[in-house]
Parts: sequence; C-alpha cells; structure tokens
Amino acid sequence: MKSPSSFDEGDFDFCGNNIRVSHLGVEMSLRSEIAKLRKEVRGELKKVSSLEELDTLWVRVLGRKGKLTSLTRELGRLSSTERPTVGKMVNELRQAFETSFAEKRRELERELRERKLEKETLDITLPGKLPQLGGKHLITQIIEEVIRIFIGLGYQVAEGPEVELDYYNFEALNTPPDHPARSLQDTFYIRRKGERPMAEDVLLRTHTSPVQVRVMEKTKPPIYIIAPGRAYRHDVPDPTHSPMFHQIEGLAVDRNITFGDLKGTLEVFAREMFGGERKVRLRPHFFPFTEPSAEVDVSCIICDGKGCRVCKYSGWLEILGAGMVDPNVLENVGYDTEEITGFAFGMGVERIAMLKYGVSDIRLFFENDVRFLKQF
Ligand code: 2U9
Repeated sequence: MKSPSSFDEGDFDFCGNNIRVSHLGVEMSLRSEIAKLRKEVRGELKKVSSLEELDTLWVRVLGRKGKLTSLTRELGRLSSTERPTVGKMVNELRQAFETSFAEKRRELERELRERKLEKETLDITLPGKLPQLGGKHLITQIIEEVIRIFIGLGYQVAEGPEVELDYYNFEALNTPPDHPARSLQDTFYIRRKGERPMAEDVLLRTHTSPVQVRVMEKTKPPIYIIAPGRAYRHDVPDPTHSPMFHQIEGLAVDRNITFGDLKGTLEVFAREMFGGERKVRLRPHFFPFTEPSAEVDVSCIICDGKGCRVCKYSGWLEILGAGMVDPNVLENVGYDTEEITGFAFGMGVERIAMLKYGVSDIRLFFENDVRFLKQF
C-alpha cells in the first residue's frame, strides 16, 4: 500500500480509511506550495545582508536539493493537462527568483564596494611627508666650483689611480729617494705582509701630481688640465690634518709659458673663487717638482686685507702652492725643454672650504654629522 503523502492519483488506505487522492488535489497543493515559497523567499531575501548568506539561500532554494527543484520534480505527478499551467508557474517562479537573486547580488556587491571605498578614502588635502633630501658635500661643491672656473679657462679634467707607483708619485716628480716625503712616517705604502718597501713600491698617492705625469707620458703639449681627487698622508688627525684629504692640481704645458701666465691665471681664479677685488701675492718657496716655486696668498676674504682673527692679522690667506714645472720633470716624460715650458699649481680643497666658510676643524668634513653637513 502506498502512503497518502505521495501525490499519486488513486485510492489509498490510510489508518483504515479509504482516501482518494486526485490530480486536482496535487495541483492545488503545488499551487499553494508555489505561492508559499514565493512569499517565503521574498521575505528571506529581504533579510539577507551578505553575499555568503545570499549563496546559502540560493542553494536552499535553487540548488540541486533546493525547494524549487523539489517542486519541479513534483510536476511529474500532475496530469498532462495540468502540468503545462503549473509547470509555467514554476518556471516563472524560477525566473523571478533568478532575477531577484541577481538584483540582490548587485545590491550587496555595490554596498561592499562603497564600504571598501569609504575605508580607503584618501584625504588628498592633507600635507604630504617630505622625503629627506640629500645635498652635495661641501668638498664636492668646492671641487665642482674650481672645475667650473678652469673649464672656463679652457682646461680639461684628468683623473688617475689613488693607489700609485712610487715612480709616478715621487721619482718622475723630481723627488729624490732621500727626500723626507718618502719616509715611512709620511706615506702609506702598500706591500705584502713581511715584505720591505722596494724601489717599485706601491703606495697611496700623496698628491694628484701623478695624474699629470701619466697624461704627459701619453700626450704631446699643449696640455691644460686640472686633476681633482683624494690624496693620502701619514698624518695623525688634528684640526688641520687628515690622513685623507682632497687636492686640485693644475698643469699648463705649452710653448712660451711664462711665470706671468701663472700669476695671471691664479689672479683670475682667486677673483672667481673668492670675489671681485681679491689681490694675489706670491712668496718664494721650494717644491721639488717646480722651479721657481711660490706659495700663493689672497687678500683676506673675511676682512679684505685689514687684518682679522682668520688671517691672523696679516691681511693675507695662503690658498695654494705653484711654480714653473722643473725641467727635470718635463725631461722625465720626454719633452724638449728648450721648446716646452709649463706651470703647475696645487691646492688643498678642505683648506679652501675652511677659509671660505670659517670651519675650524678639518675632521668635521669626514665625521658625516648631517647637522654640520647640511649647513652648506
Ligand atoms: C706636475 C708637475 C708639478 C703641483 C704643485 C703645489 C705646488 C702645492 C700643495 C698645496 C696644498 C699640496 O695639498 S697641499 O698640501 N701643493 O703647493 N703643487 S706645484 O705641481 C706639479 C704637479 C704636476 C707634473
């Protein structure tokens, strides 16, 4: 015996009673199920507040085991005359559900997007955070300024190795082996452990002059070059000494170069570097690589020659050394000293910076304290 809960048409015994189930009964029941489901889903959809909840409801209604799918299955129990009408109703309900689910999905997605945008809103009127900008080190600035001046006078910039041969650093520059500059106390030598210094010793250059020797070896005059770069001396650091410092040297080699050309060049440089009416004074001096040689002073850039603490009340500041290139140096590179003469000069960059900006201790340049460096 079949159970009366089935929608099959026919007579059934139910608890001793004969129950007649007709197609009409099934149809009525389905119609009311459809109406009930429509109402129920409409109410549930209203309550849905997230995409997850919507998916769950979708499975419960339209999924494989969902309520609407079960209703669709029941259609099979209807007679062929009733099935199209009720079938149409079920299909319409499915379409209505699909539309309302899609609408709800769009609505929830829009809400989600709006909430996300609200959270991610940028206030572009807020002031930005400025990145810490670096600047050029004062020593670089001075080097660039000197280069600019000499480029304007037709010079070219030359560079060379900081680790040099004794030959280029001393010998080619007319500095004899017994010269004090070649002592272990004055120069940093590079040698293998346990080895003693030898004739062809390798060292840290004590000036940038080897650069000019190398250029002369390879080039015929005329030569107008400046050589900026680091130099090293075996000095204990103190307010005016640093084992590493910067130099700029200049060299002009040509026919008919005179001491007057040297003085004129230095006057132009001093005026460009230290301002309008600077006077230049040359005092006799000795360097192994120049003859005659001079120390060069400019009228004090602080007191304009009247006398102050910076110029030690002399009115003058020593800024560089210079001279006519010693003929021995020119011969060492194979030049004809009957035809070719030249002048050279050299300056310590830190010294120039200290005079120009009143810095009292050379070590400040290398301690890298930004509070000091950012002043320039
Ligand atoms: C060649 C020939 C000669 C370069 C020169 C000086 C004078 C000089 C000092 C300035 C301060 C070194 O840094 S310092 O201590 N230099 O006084 N330098 S003439 O003479 C040369 C260079 C190259 C081939």
